[in-house]
Amino acid sequence: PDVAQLDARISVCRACPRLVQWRESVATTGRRASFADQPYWGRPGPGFGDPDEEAVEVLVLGLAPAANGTNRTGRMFTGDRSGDWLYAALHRGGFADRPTSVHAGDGQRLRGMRIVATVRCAPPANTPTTLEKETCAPWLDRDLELSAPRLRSMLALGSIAWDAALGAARRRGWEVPRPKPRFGHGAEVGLGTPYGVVRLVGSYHVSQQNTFTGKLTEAMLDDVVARL
Ligand code: DU
Ligand code: SF4
Repeated sequence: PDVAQLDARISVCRACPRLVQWRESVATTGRRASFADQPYWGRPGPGFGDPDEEAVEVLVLGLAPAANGTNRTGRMFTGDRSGDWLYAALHRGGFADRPTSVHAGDGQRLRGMRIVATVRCAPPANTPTTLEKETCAPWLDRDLELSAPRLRSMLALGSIAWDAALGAARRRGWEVPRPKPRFGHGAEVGLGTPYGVVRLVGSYHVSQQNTFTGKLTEAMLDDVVARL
C-alpha cells in the first residue's frame, strides 16, 4: 500500500515546468505518427514492480521515460526498444514473467524487483537538467526508504542513475566509500545500510546508442543481472 501511494503521488507531480510542458506536448500534438491513434500517458512514469511490495529485494534505476515509450504506455521501459532489451534480460534472469513489455495490459509481471527512473518525466533529447535531477531526487529517496528493509541490490543503468543512487544512499545516511565509486559497466560497490549491505551494480544503459552499436551486448547485460 505504501508503494502504491508513492506511485499515485509521483503520477501527478508537476514540479518541473519544462518537463511538464514536454511530456504533455508529446502526448497531445507531438505523438509519433505510428502511435497517432493511441492515447498517451503524458505524465510522470510511476515505478513498476512486483505487486507484492514485501517481495521487492532489487531496485532497477533507469534514466528517464522515453517520449514515445513510458510517456506513451505509462509503464517503465514499456513499448520501446530499451525495454525490449531490458525485459528480455530480466526474463532470462528470472525477474520477469515475460520476455517483452508491450503495453500496460500485457500481463507482464516482475518478481522481487521494482523499476524506477532517476528523472520520472520524459526530458527533451533524453537529457534532464541538473535542476530537474535534483528536483526529482526526493522520489528516489522515498523509494529507497520504503524498500530499504528488504533491499539487497540495485542496478544503475548508466552514469546518471549511478550518481543518483549514490546521492540517495548518502542522504539516507548509508555508508558510501570515498572517493566516490566510479561508474562503469560491471562496476560494483557495497553500500552499508542499517539493514545490511546493499550491492550497487552499474550497467551501460539499454538505449539503442549502446545496444545497436554493440557497446552493450546481451551477454554483458546477463552478467550484471545475474549479480542482482
Ligand atoms: O528509439 P526509437 O526507436 O526512436 O524509439 C523511441 C520510442 O518509440 C521508444 O519508446 C520505442 C518506441 N517505438 C516503438 O515502440 N515501436 C516502433 O516501431 C518505434 C519506436
Ligand atoms: Fe515531478 Fe520528477 Fe516529473 Fe519533475 S521529473 S515533474 S520532480 S516527477
